[in-house]
Amino acid sequence: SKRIPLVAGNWKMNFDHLEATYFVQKLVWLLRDAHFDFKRCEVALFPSFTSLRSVQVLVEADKLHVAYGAQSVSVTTQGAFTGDVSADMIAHLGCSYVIVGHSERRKYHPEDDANIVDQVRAVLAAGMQPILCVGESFEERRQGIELDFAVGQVRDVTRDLNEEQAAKLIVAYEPVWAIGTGMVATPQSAQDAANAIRNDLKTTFGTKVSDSIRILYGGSVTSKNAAELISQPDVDGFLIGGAALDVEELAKIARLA
Ligand code: G2H
Repeated sequence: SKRIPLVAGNWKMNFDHLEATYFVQKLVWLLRDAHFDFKRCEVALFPSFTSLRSVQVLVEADKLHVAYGAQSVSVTTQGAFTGDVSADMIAHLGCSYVIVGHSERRKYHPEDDANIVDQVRAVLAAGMQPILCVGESFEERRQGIELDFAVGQVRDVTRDLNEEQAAKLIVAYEPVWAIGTGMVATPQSAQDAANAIRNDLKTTFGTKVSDSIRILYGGSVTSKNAAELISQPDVDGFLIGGAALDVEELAKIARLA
């Protein structure tokens, strides 16, 4: 791949701040032990909001080459929005990324396409990079419209972005039927989706932008299937859920990427 791979661990609603910092330390020990090249592959973790400050303190104090970010963000900048967290608050914790539009957010919260576009804008305005999650459900795959569906979801967001904003985007192709099910997409279908998304980005923004955008695969990634997935030319890394809760497993995947 022409792009630096990104191995992103989405912890979802797991680990308190003590468990989170212990995990980060252990991950770095394991990777250093294995002479992992932190410049060749980027590792990023997505703890709960409650752990971000602890992770920041640890990463800054020990100068760890680990990036981190939040799992969602408010679309508003401040005010009477009980329970919400703004993009600036997240950025001020040293976050590089925010996951936007994960299928679990789309399912359990009122996050529709318009809201997701606004989240992307909020993340960009705060100087961070959104990891935009897209992907078809089993029904769209059964109908054979999975590529159009995923491309359409990306387009819904990029429609209103300029070239400079689009260049900051990271896309995670996560077929909903593969999330947490153990049913991983075949390397070929991950490649097909990543390629269709990249081609569409090329049409809108040109080759320079489309060649620089990282497209991740997510959905039941493990150390057993990671090598074959990352060998696909348009797959630039992973968004990992279940396997990112096991530090040895995550270190293994990072070494394969
Ligand atoms: C997809 C993925 C991480 P898992 O949600 O975002 O989770 O690897 O458990 O399928």
